[in-house]
This record gives sequence, C-alpha cells and structure tokens, in this order.
Amino acid sequence: METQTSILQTCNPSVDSGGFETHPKGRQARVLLSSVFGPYAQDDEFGSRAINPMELYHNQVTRAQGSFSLRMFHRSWGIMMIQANISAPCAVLDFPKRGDFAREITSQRYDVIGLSSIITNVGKVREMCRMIRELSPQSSIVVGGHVAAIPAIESMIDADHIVRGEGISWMRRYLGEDESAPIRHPGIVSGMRTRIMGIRLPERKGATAATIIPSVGCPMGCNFCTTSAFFGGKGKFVNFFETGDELFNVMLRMEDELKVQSFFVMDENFLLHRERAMRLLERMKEAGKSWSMSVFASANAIRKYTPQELVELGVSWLWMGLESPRAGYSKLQGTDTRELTRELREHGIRVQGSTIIGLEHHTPDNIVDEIEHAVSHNTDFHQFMLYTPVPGTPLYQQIAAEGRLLEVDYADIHGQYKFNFKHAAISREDSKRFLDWAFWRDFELNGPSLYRISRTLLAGWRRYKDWPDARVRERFTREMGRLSGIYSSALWAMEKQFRRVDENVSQQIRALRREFRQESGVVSRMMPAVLGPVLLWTTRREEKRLARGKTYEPPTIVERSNWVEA
Ligand code: B12
Ligand code: SF4
Repeated sequence: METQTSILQTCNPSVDSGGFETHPKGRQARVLLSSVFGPYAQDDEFGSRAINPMELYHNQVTRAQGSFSLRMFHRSWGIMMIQANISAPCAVLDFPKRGDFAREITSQRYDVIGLSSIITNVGKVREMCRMIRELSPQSSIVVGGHVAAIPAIESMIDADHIVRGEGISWMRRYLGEDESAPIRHPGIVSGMRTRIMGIRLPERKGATAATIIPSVGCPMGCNFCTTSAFFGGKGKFVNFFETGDELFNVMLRMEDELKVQSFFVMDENFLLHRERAMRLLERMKEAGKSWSMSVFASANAIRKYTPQELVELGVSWLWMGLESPRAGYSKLQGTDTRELTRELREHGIRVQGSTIIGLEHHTPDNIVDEIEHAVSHNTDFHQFMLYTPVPGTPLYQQIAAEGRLLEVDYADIHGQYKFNFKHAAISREDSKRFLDWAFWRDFELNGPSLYRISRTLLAGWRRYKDWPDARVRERFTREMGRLSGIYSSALWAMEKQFRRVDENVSQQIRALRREFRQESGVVSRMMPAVLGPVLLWTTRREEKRLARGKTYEPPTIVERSNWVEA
C-alpha cells in the first residue's frame, strides 16, 4: 500500500485562486466532468477500500445494522451543479469504471476534462490524469472538489488546473462566461437504488426527495470541519440562493419537474439562516405547500425555532452534530442535546445524531461513558466518526505543527478506519475498536433505525393529525398513509429477526407494531400478515448474502447538455 509521501511527482500546474487564464475555445469548448472511477467497495491499488463504499448510511451510519442497514447511492452533486450552470457542451460521467472512462474520453473529443474528488480518492485522480494524458492529450485537465486541499497536490497529480473552493464560478470564468449570473439549480433526485431488509425499493417518479443545495461551506468553523474550511472557514460560506423567495422558487420548480413534495436540503447549517427559513415558511403558507424537508443543523441553530415552527416548515429529518458534551464547540453551548433530541422526536422529527470518537479529552477510561452518553440520545440514526485531522482544516495545521501526524495513505483517512494522528491516550488500533463498538452498542441498545423512525413517525402523526394548519395535517397523513402498511410489515419481520440480537428490543418493536395496528386503516392492518413473512425471508436471505461478502455499487450514468455530436 502506498503512503502519502510516495505519491508520484509529475508536474507543476497552476493552483487557481485568483490570477487567471481562460480556455481558448471559451464556451465552445467541449467539457467532460467526471467523478472518480469504481468499483469502490473493494480494496485496490487506486485507493478503493471495502470499508469505504460509495454509500452514505451504510458507510458511516447504519453499517453495524446488517440487513437492516439503509443502503442507497447519491449522485455527484458538485459536478451536476457545474454542468447546469455553463452553456458549453458538457457531459457528466458519474461512477464510471476505468473502462467506461477510457471509452468516454476516446469516443468523444474533449477540450476540457474536469475531475471531481475528495481527498480519499486522490490515487484515482492521479490515475485518471495519467489516462487523459495518454488517451486524450488535447484535453486540459481541471481537478476540483475537496481533493484540492491536499498540501502540494500539484506535485502528486498531472493536472493543468487545481481548483480550490467553489467550482461553478471558476468554471464559468474559465469558459469566458458570466461568473456572477444567477445559479440555475439542476433537478436532482436525492438518492437511488435504495435497499433495506434485502429488497430494493421501487423507483417511482416523485417517491424520492429532491436535493436542494442552497449554499456550500459553514460559518461556524469547527476546527475539524473540512466543508467549512474548504469554502473559507470561520465566518465564511458561499450562498447560491440568498433569500427565502429564491429558495421557494427553486423548490417550486423542483416540485413541478420531479413531482416531489419532499426535499433533502444540502446546506451544512440550514437553520442558522433564520430570516431565509422564515421567509420560506411564509411563502409555503401563502401557497399552501405541505412540503417536507431533511436538513442539517447545529443544536444552537435549532434552538432558534420552536418545535411548531420546525414542523410548519416541514422539517421531518434533522442531522445534528452531538460531537461530545465536553468538547466545548460553540454550536452546542448551553444545549442539553438529549432533551432536544427527545423533544424533536416527540414532534415527529427524525433525528440523526453525529458523534466524534477520539477527541483530545478521550481516554480508555472515559470513552465508554462518552459512547454510552451518545447512545442514550436514542436518535433515529447515529453517525460515529473518528476525530480526524484532514488537510485544509485548522485541526490539521495544529496537529502537523505539533508533529503528531502519522504517515497514513490518504485512501485510509476517511474517519471509519483508524486514527491518522498520534492521540495522547488512545492507540491507533484501539481507535477502531472503540469506533466499531459505538456502532454496535447503538444498534444493540436502540434497535434498527427503521424501527426508530417508525416510532418517531407515529408520535408525529398522533400529535399533528388534527392540527389546525392543513399543510401540517396533510404532511403527516401523507407519510402515515404511505408508510404505515409497509412499516407495520417491516416491524413484524424486525420483531422476529431482532430476537437474535436483543429480546428486550424485540419486545419494544412488538409493542410499537400493536400501536401501528390501532392507528392504521384496514388494508394496512391486513398487510403485515402477507408482507411480514416475505420481508423476514428477504431479511434472512440478505444476512446470508452479506456474510458471504456481498457489496453494492452505484450504476454508471452519463448525462449530456448543450450537446451536438462532434
Ligand atoms: C453527498 C456526499 C457523499 C456521497 C458521495 C456522492 C458522490 N457521488 O461522490 C456519499 C454519501 C457516498 C459520500 C461518501 C463519503 N464521503 Co462524502 N459527502 C457528501 C456531502 C454530504 C455532499 C457533497 C456535495 O454534493 N456537496 C455540495 C456540492 C455543491 O459541493 P462540492 O461537492 O464540494 O462541490 C463544489 C466544489 O467542491 C467544487 N467542485 C467539486 N467538484 C469539482 C470538479 C471540478 C472540475 C471543479 C472545477 C470544481 C469542483 O465545485 C462545487 C460547487 O461549488 C459532503 C459534505 C458537503 N456538505 O459537501 C460530504 C463530503 C464530501 N464527504 C466526505 C467524506 C470524508 C466521505 C467519506 C470518506 C465518508 C465516510 N467515511 O463515510 C465517503 C467516501 C466514499 C468514497 N468511496 O469515495 C468529506 C470529504 C472530506 C475531504 N476533505 O475530502 C465531506 C466534505 C464531508 C465532511 N465534512 O467530512 N459522501
Ligand atoms: S457546525 Fe457542522 S458544518 Fe458547521 S463548521 Fe461545525 S461541523 Fe462544520
């Protein structure tokens, strides 16, 4: 395996943050934007790792939940955003295999090839640059995304331009377009190929939320946070849509284009911008929109709203950093996060907590208690990540200055394996043990996330089914109507299967199933008898498949815009 110091020295391109050279063909240039190649869920020489699949939940949230793990893929939104905002002929190639990438760059003649990557995948970027030089030598190579934060990246990959920070304005400028033109939001279906309990959910138009990206970066500037650092750090971020009105109009268009009523809002701290959120609410009320929203928000930002305001805004799922009560992050100050979680769930808001393992104050003596504290939040989902100094962040600079960085391959710096720095009290090996134990403990004590979200949904439905605001009633009725039959059936199968893990949780699932039965219509009441055994069978079949090493990969997708065959 390669270490970060052995990466090839190849060239010295321009790292663009200001002074600028545009492409000679301008907006006539043919552009390819590609994500890095797969397969991903395997160990290979380019930096794929079996432990680091191209999946959000299974990778870092539900990975200990076996067949109950929520599995789905997300497109590469950064390059989709760039494509939608340039007028040059452009293709986006998402999740290619190496062969697909080679075929695309030889069957079409590209003037510009843009590669998007995070730090972990730098080995693939290097290989793709090599392939471009060999197979498409006329192409200018532009590399963007978080990979650009690696120190001295220009000496590791053979690219012409390495772009740090926001890419839409950079690409517009490069192609001689107006970089300050309004942002056009592409229609993005948030997830695809969703699987749980051994079945793949059908993909009907409108059934999956649309992704909306109002901004990049976060002004809170937590020391470890790479998204904040990459877009300017503390006090800075880039807004694509400044006002609630702009956001409302984008959502209106998505509702029409994708036939959705739910939105995954990809903004690191959506609720922090209260004025924008409240204006959005006003517009939603005026137009009678019963939309639902999944958002990321810090505890201090959530506290700016009453639960009713959140519910009226349609917040149905909230990703909140819990980190550690002793870490002193300003976003948590003065907040009892356990109480907050309980309250949100009682209002039907699903909570996804996020906890860091291996903070500076952690020791083998206190970390078990800290994990128990995290797990006691009983969130619907819980992400655990290792404290990780990532290039570009203040934490990385600090740990480097202290001489505590370990020489670790970038492919292994993703927060789900082992420390990449020398911790005062916890060894590298133990970092993984504690991390794995945290996932397991959360699953063992709180049960499958699917059970937990069913409970939150039921609580919300009971509280709001007769609420005066029709939009709110409609949302809960919609969610309950669509899901109660399926959830009751899933609960039936979960109850049986979870006996093997913990009898107590299995009993709790049974109790919830009874409550669902009381609240459901006739069809939903009948469904578990038929669908339950089927789900139990698919669940057990999936357990066997996973035990044999089954993994999942995203499909390869090509999308062309402003396209004329050459
Ligand atoms: C969706 C997502 C994923 C998806 C990946 C989808 C995909 N197709 O790649 C999933 C869930 C699978 C995923 C997995 C992982 N992810 Co992820 N993910 C995200 C997330 C939440 C959103 C990304 C996004 O679309 N943002 C919005 C777009 C508009 O921003 P953007 O991608 O940064 O793009 C902008 C610029 O960077 C730039 N740009 C991007 N590409 C290009 C290309 C060119 C040519 C140019 C010029 C510019 C440019 O322009 C864009 C517009 O301004 C981010 C967090 C975040 N808020 O960004 C983390 C994030 C990117 N992920 C991260 C990590 C660490 C991972 C994992 C390693 C985590 C893990 N252990 O589970 C795995 C890796 C999986 C793998 N094998 O590669 C880190 C990256 C850290 C780093 N510094 O490299 C982030 C920043 C989260 C974090 N704060 O830690 N992830
Ligand atoms: S609040 Fe969250 S997104 Fe913002 S800087 Fe802190 S960790 Fe990053």
